[in-house]
Amino acid sequence: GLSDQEWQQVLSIWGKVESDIAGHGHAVLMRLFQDHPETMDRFEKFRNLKTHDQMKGSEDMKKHGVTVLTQLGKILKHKGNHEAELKPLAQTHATKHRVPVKYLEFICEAIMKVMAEKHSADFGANTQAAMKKALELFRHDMASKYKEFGFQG
Ligand code: HE5
Repeated sequence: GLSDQEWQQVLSIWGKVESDIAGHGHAVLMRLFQDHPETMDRFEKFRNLKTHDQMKGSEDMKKHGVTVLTQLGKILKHKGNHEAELKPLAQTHATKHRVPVKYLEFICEAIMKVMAEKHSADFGANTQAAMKKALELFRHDMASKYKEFGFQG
């Protein structure tokens, strides 16, 4: 798990994400689709978006970015005691959206990259390491819930 200090670093930098959750969310999805175009196949709504400009102008993508980061923020604020929030999320992602664990890793990488770009001054090595640990814990617990739902991911 993470120490109190590490959680403090995570939640402090998350406060900066929340100052523009739509901007961050949209940037995370743009980065995800740019680095891993195959992940777009999971999204019926986004499959029609072909160009960078179309993605940039997509209100649907912006809206979904808010949904994703809002949920992730709720989970982070539970500092690892996130069973109640994680379970329904794992259930939909395993049984309905069928999002492989690998894609969770990709989106976590995209989140790290966007945070580093937007907050270089406040996202030093220690904070980055703490954030990475928090996202690894999230992914690890999602993966074990996936197995409970019979999705090998
Ligand atoms: O499952 C839901 O609620 C529990 C529906 C809304 C939702 C989705 C849908 C939420 C709250 C999240 N995602 C949250 C979330 C946090 C982690 C970091 N997601 Zn989610 N997703 C939804 C992630 C990670 C993640 C990675 C990938 C590739 N997610 C996805 C994909 C994904 C898809 C395909 C959907 C349903 C389609 C949709 O709503 O498209 C607009």
